Amino acid sequence: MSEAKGTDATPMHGKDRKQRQNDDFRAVDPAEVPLTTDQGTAVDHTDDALTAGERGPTLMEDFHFREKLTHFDHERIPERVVHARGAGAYGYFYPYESCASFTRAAFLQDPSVHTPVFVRFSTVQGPRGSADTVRDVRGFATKFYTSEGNFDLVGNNFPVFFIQDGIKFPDFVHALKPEPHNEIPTGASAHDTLWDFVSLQPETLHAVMWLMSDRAIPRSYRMMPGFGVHTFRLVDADGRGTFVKFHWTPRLGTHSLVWDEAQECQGRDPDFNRRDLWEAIEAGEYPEYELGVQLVPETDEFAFDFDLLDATKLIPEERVPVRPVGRMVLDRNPDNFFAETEQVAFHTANIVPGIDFTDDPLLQARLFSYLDTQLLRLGGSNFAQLPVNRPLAPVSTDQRDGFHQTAIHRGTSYTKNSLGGGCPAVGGPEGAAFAHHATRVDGAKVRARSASFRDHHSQAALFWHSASAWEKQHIVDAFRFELGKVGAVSVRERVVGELNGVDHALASAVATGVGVPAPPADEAATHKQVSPALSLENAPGDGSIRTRKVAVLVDDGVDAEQVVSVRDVLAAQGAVVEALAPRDGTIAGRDGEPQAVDRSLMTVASVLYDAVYVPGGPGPDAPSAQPNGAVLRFVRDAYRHGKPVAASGSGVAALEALEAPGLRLAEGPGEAVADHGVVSERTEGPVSGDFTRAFSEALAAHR
Ligand code: HDE
Repeated sequence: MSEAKGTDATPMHGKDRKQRQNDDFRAVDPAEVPLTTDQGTAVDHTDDALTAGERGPTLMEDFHFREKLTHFDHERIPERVVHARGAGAYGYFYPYESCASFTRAAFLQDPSVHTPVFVRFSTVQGPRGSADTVRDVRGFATKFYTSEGNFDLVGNNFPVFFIQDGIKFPDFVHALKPEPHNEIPTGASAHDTLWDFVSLQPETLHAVMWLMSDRAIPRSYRMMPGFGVHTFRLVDADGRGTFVKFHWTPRLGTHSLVWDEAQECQGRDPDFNRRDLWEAIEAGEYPEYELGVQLVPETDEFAFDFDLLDATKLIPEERVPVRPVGRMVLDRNPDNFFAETEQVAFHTANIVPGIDFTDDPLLQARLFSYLDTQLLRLGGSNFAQLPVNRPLAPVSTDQRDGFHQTAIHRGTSYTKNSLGGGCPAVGGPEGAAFAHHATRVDGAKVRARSASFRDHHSQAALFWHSASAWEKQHIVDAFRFELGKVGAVSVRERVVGELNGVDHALASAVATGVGVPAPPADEAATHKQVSPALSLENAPGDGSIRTRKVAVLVDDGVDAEQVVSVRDVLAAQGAVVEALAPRDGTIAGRDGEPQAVDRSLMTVASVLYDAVYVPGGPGPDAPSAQPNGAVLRFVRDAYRHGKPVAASGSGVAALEALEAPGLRLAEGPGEAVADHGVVSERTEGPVSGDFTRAFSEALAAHR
């Protein structure tokens, strides 16, 4: 971010305060210290165990062998019970201006103060080794290492959740996870138990609509929003509270895959999203997100037709606009996946003065669950001492001992004490300590859901009616896919029945696809409100083509001038252009000059690119002039998935082979034709400016 000021974060592997702190914990450079045991004794040999005779038994005495094997045997820790698969990065955050009018949080006061962050993105259902591009919610968890302690904003890429009360979380996750008898399916929600749960628990419907939309298959973690989901509370220096919903908006816009592509990606590159994040950061293309807040005065707590404490509801942006307050830039990949991304421990209760909770029963459950889960996952109560979890703010507690204690505490560990000089004192420097917002509560102890939580259909309908025609079609297709995999017909029928309460047309379209009778229209389902902000069509981002991946399909005899003319223009706009050929190394251009190949076609596939370009090649009579099967498949897949496809010179033959009815292609020389993202020109030598402009515009439009 060029407009970012401040001194504490430098680009590309800079040493902000968090990295300087991490430096104290980095292992020695193995180039400087030869192999040792855990005790620091140099090892002479690590390829053969110590045996009695060359073919004899292994000796107990071989301390190096035993230590090596024992450590290996203990390498694994339990994976996260949900959100097991993830990818993380460091970065920094700064506010645009002081937010003192609604919060006293120190990291939201001064634009020149950069607060280091660690972010972990994740899928929810699948295990650590599952594929990235599954249909699922994505986690978006941010740890701010603020001067007042760590603040964790543990969000998702949907603004709403599936259940209202945390006591239902184990039920929901048991239904969502692979079925207990055969552990099928991995990383997927298309199975009986999940839909059985959905059909009986209609509060899931709104989040399920998001799950069936393209929001659940993001193109990239860099092109995905984040939401705090719950209503939180901000508190200013005078103790005045304001309700808040947190939003992260990606600078590159919100973009998704299409389902067929997402499924193929699972095989072609199961690390698709993880790799994309890693490579962008390595290339200096730092992902950026704007933090926004929807602020609601406490006096308006009951001004909505839903309950602010109900996590299955969002506040429409047209009703309460999202106010931009700051920017986050991710500019450093971790050094070690396990140490950092796996051991990072988020907790919704990691909060700082100026931010507070509400009585949302889902949030309240999380305030318990995250600490509890880390105790098991990270093997004890000292996980906050792990480098990635360590606050930058000084830590001074009376907590002592336990597994993996790395601090050497001195003095007493109880309050009050006189022998330790009364230290540590309570309260911190004047006014700095966290003080819980004093909210008035009264009521009887009950197990009951508030009546204000009972409407489960109107916002599911809001989402549906706000979708564009193609988004609606994708939602219907997704329901048909998912329910089509459900064996129990009664479950299919119940889900369709619930959808009927959202919209009759939706329910009928799904019913037809999954072979169950369409229910009669539900007279009560009259929701017709629309929130344009909910459509993907209205989240274009900055409109640039930065980091979009363009495949250029080349072979011997290629018109290299054409390739250069396209590559130069797109690369200058930040796109990543790769030449793919039937073999790696070089190919011979039309003039006989060797042309570098970036990747062999065998190692990639159309689904790994955002667009494809087929340049011209040899004269039309040469044997290599006809596009081969691999090229045709590549182009056809890109076209089928709605991606921009361009061809020039004899390369246009690959577009003709699409045999797409009504598709307009350039007919004579000298004319660039763009039709539904398909760009063609029958030139020889460098392509025209019109051609590259049309291709770039199609790329910027995403699909
Ligand atoms: Fe989580 N969730 N969650 N969750 N969640 C976990 O904590 C839980 C919920 C979210 O990258 C676990 O450290 C309960 C909502 C993210 O490390 C666990 C409830 C939202 C991550 C847990 C919820 C989330 C988790 C598993 C209902 C979006 C990954 C491992 C009351 C606002 C964080 C862990 C990371 C992880 C419990 C609901 C987001 C078990 C009980 C709502 C992004 O503690």
